[in-house]
Amino acid sequence: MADIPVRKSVRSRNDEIAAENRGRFREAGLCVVNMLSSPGSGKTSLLERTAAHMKDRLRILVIDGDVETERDADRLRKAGLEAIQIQTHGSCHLSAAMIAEQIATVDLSAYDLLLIENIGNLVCPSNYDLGEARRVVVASTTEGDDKPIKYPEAYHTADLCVLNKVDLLPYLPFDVAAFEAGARRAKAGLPILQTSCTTDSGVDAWCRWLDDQVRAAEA
Ligand SMILES: Nc1nc2c(ncn2[C@@H]2O[C@H](COP(=O)(O)OP(=O)(O)O)[C@@H](O)[C@H]2O)c(=O)[nH]1
Ligand SMILES: [Mg+2]
Repeated sequence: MADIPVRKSVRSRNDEIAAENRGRFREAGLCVVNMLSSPGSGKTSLLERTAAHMKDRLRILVIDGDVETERDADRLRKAGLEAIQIQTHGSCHLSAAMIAEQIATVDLSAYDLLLIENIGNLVCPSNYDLGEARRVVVASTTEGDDKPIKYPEAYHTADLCVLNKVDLLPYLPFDVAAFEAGARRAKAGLPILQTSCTTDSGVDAWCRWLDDQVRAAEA
C-alpha cells in the first residue's frame, strides 16, 4: 500500500527534472527523440542506418541506455556517431536524472539532434519523461502482431511507430493490419513507418521524419 505514494513522488520528481532538461534542449534548439522498444527490435540497427543516411549533414549525438555493457555505443561510434553509454546496472528504464547528469558537461548547441536509445522494455520507459520532444516506439515483426494491445502505454505515449524487420514478413505469421489496428487502438492516428535495417527499405522515410522534427525544434 505504502509504495504507491512513493512511486508517485519518484515520478513527479522525474517530471520536474524532465522539465528542466526540456528547457535546456529548447534553449539550445536541439531536437530530442526518445526511442522505446522491447530488446532486439532493432533500435541500434536503425541508429546505424540513420548514421549512414544523416551523419554528413546533421550533427547527431546518441545517448544509449543498456543494463550492462558499452556495446551499443561502440557500434554507433563505429557507424560514425558520437555516443554516450549509460549502464543502469539493473534499472529497467532511463530517468530524466540520468540524462541530466550526462548533458551537464555537453555543449548542446553543438548538435542538431539527440537520439536517446532507451532500455529494451515496453513497460517502464513509457512512464518516464526524459524531456524529449518526440517519442518513438520501435516494434519488429519477430515480436508478434499483438504487442500494441498488450503494451498499449508504449504506443499511447508515442508520436511515431516504426515497424522494423519487414524483410522477414514472408517468413512470419505477422498480420500487419492487425498490428496497425492495435497500435491505433492505443493511439488514434499514430503514424506507422515500415523499415528494414538489412535492406534499408523505409529508412529514407524515417530520416525524413527526423528531418521534420529537427526543423520543428529549430523553429
Ligand atoms: N532481419 C532483420 N534483422 C534485423 C533488422 N534490424 C535489426 N536486426 C537484427 O536484430 C538483432 C537486434 O538488433 P539491435 O539493433 O541490436 O536491437 P536493439 O536491442 O533494439 O538495439 C540483431 O541481430 C540485428 O542484426 C531488420 O530490419 N531485419
Ligand atoms: Mg540496442
